[in-house]
Amino acid sequence: MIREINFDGIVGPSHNYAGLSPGNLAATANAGHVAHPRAAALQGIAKMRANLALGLVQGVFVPPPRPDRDWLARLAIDYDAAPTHLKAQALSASAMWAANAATVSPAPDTADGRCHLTVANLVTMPHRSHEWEATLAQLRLAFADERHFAVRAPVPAPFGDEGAANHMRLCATHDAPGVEVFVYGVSGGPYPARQHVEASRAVARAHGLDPARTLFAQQSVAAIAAGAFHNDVVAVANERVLLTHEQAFEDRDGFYADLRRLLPEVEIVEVPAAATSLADAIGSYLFNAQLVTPPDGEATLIVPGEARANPRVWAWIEAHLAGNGPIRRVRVVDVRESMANGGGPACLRLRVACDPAAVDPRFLVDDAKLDRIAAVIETHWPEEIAPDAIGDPGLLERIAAARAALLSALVMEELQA
Ligand code: SUG
Repeated sequence: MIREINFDGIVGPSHNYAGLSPGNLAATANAGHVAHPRAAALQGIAKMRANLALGLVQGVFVPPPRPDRDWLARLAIDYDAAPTHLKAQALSASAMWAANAATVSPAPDTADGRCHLTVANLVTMPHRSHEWEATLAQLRLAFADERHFAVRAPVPAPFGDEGAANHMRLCATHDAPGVEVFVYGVSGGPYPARQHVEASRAVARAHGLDPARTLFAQQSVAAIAAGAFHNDVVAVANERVLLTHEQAFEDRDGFYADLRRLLPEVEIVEVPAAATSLADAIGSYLFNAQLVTPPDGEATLIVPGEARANPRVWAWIEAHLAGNGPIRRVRVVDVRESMANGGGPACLRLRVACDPAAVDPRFLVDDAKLDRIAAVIETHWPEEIAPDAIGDPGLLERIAAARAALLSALVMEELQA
C-alpha cells in the first residue's frame, strides 16, 4: 500500500546563523544573529505533531555529525586550527532541510518497479557539499530493503544537484504512475543556479523514468535573481495540483502545455504577480508550504507563520479557500528558526511515496516517539548559539553529546561514526 511519507530532518544541535548561502536572502540577512537550536528543533517536532494529527504518515532523519571532522581532515586541517569560515562550513546544521537530501522517484514511475532515491551532491555551497556522505549512509539504513528501494550515490561534480527541492511529481494519486518534473537553473544571474540540467537528466536516467512522462523545465531567471534559490520557494505540487507563482518558470506557457498534455486532469493554481510579487513569495514562503492530502481527502496547505503575517499573501490564501479552488484547508506552523536560514515547512521534509511497512521502523514516528525525541532535545540541545561561540570547545562537546543521546534514544547507534 503506497502512502506519502514526510521525512523531516530533526534540526541539529549546531543550528546557527553564519550566512553561508549567497542567494538565500533570509540566511544572508540573519548572518551573525544568535540562533536557538533547542527552540528550532522543538518547532520542527511541533510541525510533525500537527502532520500526525492530520492523519499523515511521518518519518524523521537524524542530524549528521557536526562539525564534520572527516571533511576537515580531507582539507588537512583540524577544527581548532581552521579559519572561521571553514569552522562554520563544517558546523552547519543544514542537513535539517531534508528536501535537499535526495530526489525520489516512487515505484509506479520507474522501470524496475522500485522506489529510487538519488542522494543530492549539493556541490554549489561549500557548507552543504559534504552532507551527502552521512545522508547516503542514513538513507541506506532507512530504505535498506532492496526489493522495494534503490538508494543511489550522488551525480558527480561539477553538475549541481539539490534534490527534491527542484523536483515535482504530479499524479492522479500517489500510487498511480506520475509525471516527474525536474526544474533546473541557468547561471548568469547575480546568484548561483544550484540545480544543473545535466544532473537532473542523470537522475531521471538512473531512476529509469519513462522519457515520455518526464519534463525538464527551466526555473525563471527572475525567480533566482529575486532569491528563489530552489524551485520549492516558488512552486509546490501534490497529486494533480500544482500551486505556482506566475513567474516561477522561464517558459511558463510551454511548461503548462506539456503538463496538461501529459496529465489532462492537472489543476494549475497560479498566483499572479499582481496579487503576490516574487518578493512577497520569497519573504513569506507561501510556496514553501507542504501541500498534502490527509486521509479525509481535503487538500491541505501547511504554511509558515510568515505567510499569515503578509497581508497580500494571506488575502490570496483566504480568497482561494473561500472559492472553489482545489486547496481546501490551511494550517499555519511556527518554524521561524529554520525560516531565518531560508528553510520553510517544505524544506524541512523529504517526501517518499512507498509502502510504510517497507521502511526501517526506527525512522517512522508516532506521538510517543516524538515525546521521546523532544525530551532528548529539551535536555541536550544548546539553548542558543551566538556567532562567536563556534570555536568554544564546550559547545562542541555539547553538540556531540546531544547527537549521541538522540541516536541512543532512536536505537540508531550504528550512525554514530
Ligand atoms: O541551502 N540554508 C539552506 C536552506 C535550504 C532550504 N531548502 C529548500 N528550499 N528546499 C540553503 O540555502 C543557510 C545556512 C547558514 O547560512 O548557516 C542554509 O544553508
